[in-house]
Amino acid sequence: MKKLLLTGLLPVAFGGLTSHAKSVENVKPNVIVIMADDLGYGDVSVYDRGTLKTPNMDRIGKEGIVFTNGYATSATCTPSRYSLITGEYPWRNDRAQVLAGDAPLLIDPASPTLPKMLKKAGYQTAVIGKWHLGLGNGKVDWNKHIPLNPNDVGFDYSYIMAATNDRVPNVFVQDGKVVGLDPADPLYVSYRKNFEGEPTGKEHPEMLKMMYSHGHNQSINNGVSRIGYQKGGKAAQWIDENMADTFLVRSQNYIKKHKNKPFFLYYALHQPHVPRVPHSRFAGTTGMGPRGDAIAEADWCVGELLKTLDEEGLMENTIVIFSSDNGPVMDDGYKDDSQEKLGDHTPRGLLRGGKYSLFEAGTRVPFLLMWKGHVKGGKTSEALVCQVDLFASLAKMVNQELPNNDSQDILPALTGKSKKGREGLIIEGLGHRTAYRKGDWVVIPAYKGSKMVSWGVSNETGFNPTPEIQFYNLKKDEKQQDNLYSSMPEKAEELLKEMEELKK
Ligand code: NG6
Ligand code: CA
Repeated sequence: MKKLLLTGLLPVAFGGLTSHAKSVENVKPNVIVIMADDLGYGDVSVYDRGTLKTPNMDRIGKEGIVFTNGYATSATCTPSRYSLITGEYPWRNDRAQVLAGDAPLLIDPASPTLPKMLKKAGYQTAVIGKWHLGLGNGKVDWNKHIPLNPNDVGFDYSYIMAATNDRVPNVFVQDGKVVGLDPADPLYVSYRKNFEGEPTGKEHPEMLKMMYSHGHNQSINNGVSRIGYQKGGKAAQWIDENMADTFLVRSQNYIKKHKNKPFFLYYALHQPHVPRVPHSRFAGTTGMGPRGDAIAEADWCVGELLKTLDEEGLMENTIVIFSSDNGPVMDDGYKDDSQEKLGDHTPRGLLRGGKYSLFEAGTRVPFLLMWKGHVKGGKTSEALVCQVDLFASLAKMVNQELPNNDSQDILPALTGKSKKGREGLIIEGLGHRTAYRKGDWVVIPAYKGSKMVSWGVSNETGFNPTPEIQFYNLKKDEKQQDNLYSSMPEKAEELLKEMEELKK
């Protein structure tokens, strides 16, 4: 008991490492979750699929484990991040769908969360980067302290953009307060109508440095029109080119300042989500247009963060997890040549689908984990692992009560001690449509509804509802080309039933 108490209070030291891997239970290493935004399974070169090079992301996989069956719970951002933080499937909460920038806080402050659990275990907690889980109570006054922010669901420190880089408000919010606001120029936000006299992309395309393709033609900031309207707060509005540095420097400072006690840092990158406006140091460097350049910038950020851990001597006492909130998309609202300049790069890897889709590339994402001295590097794991499981798995690691939700303790798989992860996983496409993966099988129910071409998402990448059930064997048919439903309907129906049971 005494020993237990002590580990709760003191940072665990890992001196004198031997080749013998150490126990991964009842220890308190720092935990850093780096979450990219819309980065595909094939965008990270350690997966050996595309042609873009991501040496720094690769380092995490090479010195740690490359998971080839790592998933987000959903093919869009808000629901997928909801699962990461709460350990709950997103379709259990009706509101857990792509949120507007002025949407209220999605997570109930009374509910258990991953950062709260880690706090109980003695951790300091922070989120830096993209939030997109709502703020306030639905009537936010952006000029005052915003109650109901990340600090109310378990983060001691938060430095965030409210929603996405293509949505208003285009400001950063630190611990519930808009950063750099000039009181003489108050900020107003609306998703219903424009403020008088404020230019929009639709009416003033000549003001734009990047043209929209669908939607995204409302308020203009930094030569880019967005979703939603904003007025004022000019001094606080971000410059997209600097966003990467802003989040990186704050993350590095956080690490340096909090290294003497265990910390949990959720570093939520904004790349390569639209609008893709990387810093001039990266613009034009990949030949793949803004999407490729934004990934190069994100990769550099990852490298700089790892360098900080090296320099501060924290590598052996820090778990680094790298993943993406959902699969890739090319044109997601701006004419940025992402498709045209792709060359033979394959953001989706060899998988079918993409962002929004119930096919594999929607939710199967890059998933890398390193923990020097504790997790044997250079491994590839086929275990079925999901971001929703970090809650229970880390709870197990830090000796906290396991949550009573959808999160499963798969710590042995995550740390390479076991080849077995989850048995099954319910994945979600747009609009809370679900499919069920179990072992090598995946079943997609028959769905009615409209195609997604109107979103600019092509037939091939988007998910088109089909009147028939789809049933694939991912081991034999990774690309999901051969629908086996008609040849083995009983097996497919059995899994469908199982999914419905699990959803109850
Ligand atoms: C969609 C936007 C898309 C993107 C997405 C959220 C349109 C037509 N499309 O509504 O551009 O912002 O929401 O992306 O407006 S996510 O990664 O945060 O889920
Ligand atoms: Ca996303």
